[in-house]
Amino acid sequence: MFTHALLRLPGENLAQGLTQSGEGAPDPALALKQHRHYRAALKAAGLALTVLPADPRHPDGCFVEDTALLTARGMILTRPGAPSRRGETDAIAAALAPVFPDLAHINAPGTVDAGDVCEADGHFLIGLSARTNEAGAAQLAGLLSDLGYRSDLIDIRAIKALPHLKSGVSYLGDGRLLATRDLARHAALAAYERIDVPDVEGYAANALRVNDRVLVAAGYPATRAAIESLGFETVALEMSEFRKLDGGLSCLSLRW
Ligand code: CIR
Repeated sequence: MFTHALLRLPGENLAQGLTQSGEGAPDPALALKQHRHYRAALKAAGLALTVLPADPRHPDGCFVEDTALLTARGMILTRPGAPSRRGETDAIAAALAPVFPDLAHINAPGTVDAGDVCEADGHFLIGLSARTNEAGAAQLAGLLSDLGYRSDLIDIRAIKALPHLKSGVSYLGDGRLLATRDLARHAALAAYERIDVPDVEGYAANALRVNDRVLVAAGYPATRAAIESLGFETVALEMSEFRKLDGGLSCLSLRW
């Protein structure tokens, strides 16, 4: 069960955020509205929210998930792969210090975006990506091992449609993974029941289980139906403005 989440509001300069989507500039006012609905969905799922103000120095700052990996046994502060995002971790570390006092770090030359890390009940899938490098992934695997966790690497560097591992895979609990077809066949996923996301609905592979429900991006009916057929209540949220910056549902919060 999650009880809390940490978020950061999208700022006026959101359109200066990094993107490879080619989908145009996000509208900050609409992003704020979509973020409000996202916060309401987390609250309705039972979470108490801590919401940080936007930081004009970090136009990508609302994608808080990349800055820290929260586990039941401790927190690992990342070192984001994009230099423009490195400073985002300070405010997150400060906000989480009272909750996770024993902080581990990824150190240079390692880089990790925690959006490349998918936990499936204590098994961590670590994506090697344009943001998470080999040194960072090795450090992370070592830190997770120290905490008693198992991890596997998945190299997504050749899959241009996936900016981060979790853009293509989400753990729904009870051994079930929602995954794009690119990822579903990877050996590290073999032990799981896979729910395939059709190629035309790739963005919907980033879904977010929060307690008894699953948040899904609006506009992807086949994926939503597949999740509902597992017995979940789903909550569909408009994500257009965050999608323009390659961000998904999980990226907008850290949950514990
Ligand atoms: C970035 O490129 O870093 C941001 N525009 C989006 C980050 C989204 N995070 C994620 O998928 N984990």
